[in-house]
Amino acid sequence: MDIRRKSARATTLLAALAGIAAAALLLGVAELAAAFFTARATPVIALGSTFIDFTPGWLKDFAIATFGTGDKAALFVGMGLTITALAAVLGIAAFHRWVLGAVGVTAAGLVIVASVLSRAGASTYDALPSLIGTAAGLLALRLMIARLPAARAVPSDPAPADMAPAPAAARALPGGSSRRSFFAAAGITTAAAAAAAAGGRALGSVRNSVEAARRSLRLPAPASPAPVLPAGLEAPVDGVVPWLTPNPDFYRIDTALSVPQLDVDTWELRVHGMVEEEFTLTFDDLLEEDLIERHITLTCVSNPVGGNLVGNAKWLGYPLRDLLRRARPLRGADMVLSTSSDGFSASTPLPVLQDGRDAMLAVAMNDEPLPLEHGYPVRMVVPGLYGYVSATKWVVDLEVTRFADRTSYWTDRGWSEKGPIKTMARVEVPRSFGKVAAGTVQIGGTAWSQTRGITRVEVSVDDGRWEEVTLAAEASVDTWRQWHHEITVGPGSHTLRARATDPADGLQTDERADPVPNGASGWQSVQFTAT
Ligand SMILES: Nc1nc2c(c(=O)[nH]1)N[C@H]1C(S)=C(S)[C@@H](COP(=O)(O)O)O[C@H]1N2
Ligand SMILES: [Mo]
Repeated sequence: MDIRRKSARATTLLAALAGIAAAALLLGVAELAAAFFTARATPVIALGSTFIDFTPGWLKDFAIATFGTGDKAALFVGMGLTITALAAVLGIAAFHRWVLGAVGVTAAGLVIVASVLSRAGASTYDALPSLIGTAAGLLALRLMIARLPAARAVPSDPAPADMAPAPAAARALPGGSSRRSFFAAAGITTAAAAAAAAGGRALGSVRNSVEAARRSLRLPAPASPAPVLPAGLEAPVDGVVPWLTPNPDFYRIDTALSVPQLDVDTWELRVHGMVEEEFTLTFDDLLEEDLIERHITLTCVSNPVGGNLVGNAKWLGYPLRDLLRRARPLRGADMVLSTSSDGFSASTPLPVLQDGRDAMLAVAMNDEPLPLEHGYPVRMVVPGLYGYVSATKWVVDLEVTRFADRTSYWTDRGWSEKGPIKTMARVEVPRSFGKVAAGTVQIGGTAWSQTRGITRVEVSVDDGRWEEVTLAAEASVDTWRQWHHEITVGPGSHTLRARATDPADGLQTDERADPVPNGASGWQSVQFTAT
């Protein structure tokens, strides 16, 4: 009996250790994934903020009074102890009943996800690292627990057999469990946790140094500043998205698993191919050119009707028409293939880059150097074309060539060679499946038709007559334009449709098309309920 009890106690201790090792792996993997995938909130830092939020005031005061400037260190020690205790409990819980442990670990993972997402400027991408870490932690815990002797084989007290925990078969390995195999699993987990944490730190410090370089970068004033914005750009309706999209809210689309970390001191752009003059630009060369500053609305070809893969920013950059004037394309060239440091490429029609529109090699977005995720230090921005054929981020190579000779990342995957942005009206208020008070309802949204402009937006309620709405001021034909209107609806469920007109192509088509191969089309239809 005594020996059995001792061995049961030892096994419980091992289960606690398994919990702690699994927690370490969870956090280590989450940190590594965060350094890899996103440039924002690392899970441990975000968790630290949440921890502060939930620390009672008196304890915070005590910590500051006692530890002074060491209060941050005290925070992490306190957090470490709390996590260790919780992990030990979860390890023991998992040993007795796997579901209990699994639910506990998952809940802990979701707390980390919530911490990360509650940070200013977080995007849904930022949830990924914590989720991956949680999966790794769960898997490791499962593997370690499976190597412990089954709880039933070593009852800690003479409990009736039917009160014994989960069947041994669920945990024991074929051939019986072995302590050596447990220690191997726990050792591997701990080593992996340490390696992941170290890797995360190393990657993170590269990121921090690039981020620091980005922050201290001074950009020149534009030779041609953005035109002064007219008053009345925003529709006076609550819930319409801001006319200028703040950088942290700007949609992000790319194939980069890891955000490229480029150094302005070594960045170079090679300009070559069917040109009379090939050359290479350094970042300093680029900044010495006459830069233009323009508001331009970007749109992703994958944006569904009514979707939000569209954003409007102020860009500062070197006009591509000037670059091409210097390179002097040869007769027969009809395309510029731009390639990023990570191998993405886009094929842009050469005439588009020479027709006078403000296509540029952008270095700034809304008065700051490009955020890392948006192409730091240099990206392309071309008014009027979907991003996949024009907006190459982290650009390092421009080849003047022919569509007949070269293809690009998405055209290789079945998307169209040409990608002009389709005219689109979007309803933002009321929200899809939203609720409003019956009576008069203020509605509003945005419409875009880059390089052509928006001249009319109409709406129809419950398939009634099309009514023309009020357009907000227009900054330029390259930016989206807000609209608003007042409708009257009785209680019940309603349908609101919207459509835009541009001066070149006329009324936007009502023909429904999927994003593949060259952009979604059709009139948006929003269901809402009035009560
Ligand atoms: N290097 C690189 N640049 C890229 C992409 C990419 O996958 N890799 N995606 C393009 C696509 S499809 C779009 S819509 C825009 C999105 O730019 P954003 O992430 O700054 O909004 O970037 C374009 N530039
Ligand atoms: Mo895109």
